[in-house]
Amino acid sequence: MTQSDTRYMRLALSLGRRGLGRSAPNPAVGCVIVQGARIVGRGWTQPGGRPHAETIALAQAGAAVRGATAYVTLEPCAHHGQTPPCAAALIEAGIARVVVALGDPDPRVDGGGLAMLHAAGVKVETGLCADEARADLAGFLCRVTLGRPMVTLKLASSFDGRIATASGDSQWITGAEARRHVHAMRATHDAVMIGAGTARADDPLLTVRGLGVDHQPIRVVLSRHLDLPLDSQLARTARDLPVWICHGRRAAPELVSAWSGIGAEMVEVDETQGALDPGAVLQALGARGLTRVYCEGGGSLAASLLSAGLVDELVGYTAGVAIGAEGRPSLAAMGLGRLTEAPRFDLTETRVIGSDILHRWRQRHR
Ligand code: AOF
Ligand code: ZN
Repeated sequence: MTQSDTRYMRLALSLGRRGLGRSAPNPAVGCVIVQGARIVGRGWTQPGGRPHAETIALAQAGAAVRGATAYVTLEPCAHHGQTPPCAAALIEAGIARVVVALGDPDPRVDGGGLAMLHAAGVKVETGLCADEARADLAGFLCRVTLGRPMVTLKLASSFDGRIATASGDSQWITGAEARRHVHAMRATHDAVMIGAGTARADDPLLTVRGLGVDHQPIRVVLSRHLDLPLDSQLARTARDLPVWICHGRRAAPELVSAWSGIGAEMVEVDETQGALDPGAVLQALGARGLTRVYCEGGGSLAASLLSAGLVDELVGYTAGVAIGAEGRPSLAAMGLGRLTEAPRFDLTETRVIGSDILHRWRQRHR
């Protein structure tokens, strides 16, 4: 593989990322078709998951595809779904070589796409930029292999890790640029998730605003007893933008009907130790097709996800403000004794955003 192979695959990866947050339950795949030294087709998985990336790129390339190379971030599919398999489409179009970043673990594909190409005499190479593809497709991979969406946990805090003063004043700790970045992050996820305490305290809307983005993530709220105000912003907008409420089995039936009556989708989940079981919540969200969930707190939900090992990525925004011990901590108690029991993450990015620092971390698998 050459430097230009890497360059084309990086382009395919960046095209694929355009589909993040809007392709679920399908992966956000990217595809580039190159004839000689000319890019003749570009594609990415379309909103709702179809058409697939290859279909778009092949259509764009037209007759120029004979003998060309296709760069795809995920193994082309081998199954007859609502569309014929992409592997067959690539073969039929006369593609001579296919470079793939990562195999597709979906049991309907799982090596079948590569085998089809191979059997048809197409030159197949895999593994180029596999780590980048694994990071971009983490949500899809997580759902296929573990049955749950990946979880990105966001925390915006003071220098000393506080999210509000003792009186609850929290607007704003980070600056406008960091808050804008949060909206961009929401847009790359299928859903934004919060706990009931945050829903009550902040009365958030949880939409993507100010970026010219038309797509909105699903808004997920966890509330064991459904003790949420029916005149909140979430409730008032539930007819126009999806709101899913995860609640316990003993929530009052009249509250379940009140919320479903205003347009919310009700998701009943099991409880553990006096709270909704975070693993059961995520399995229920995975079963409904979610692959990427962006959790914006509060401290109890964040701590329970972390304790259960269910946070895949941390995104922190740290502001140069000091609040002190009486301020509200970003995480509820986690009951840790030894440091060796604490969930660990590896740093993947740091960046200055406005006057704040962004830091991203990926779960360390032990
Ligand atoms: C590709 N290119 O752009 C995507 C693929 O329900 P279907 O028929 O659309 O198939 C969904 C499966 O196809 C999905 O689980 C994954 O294995 C693959 N996604 N494959 O060749 C694409 N998005
Ligand atoms: Zn396909």
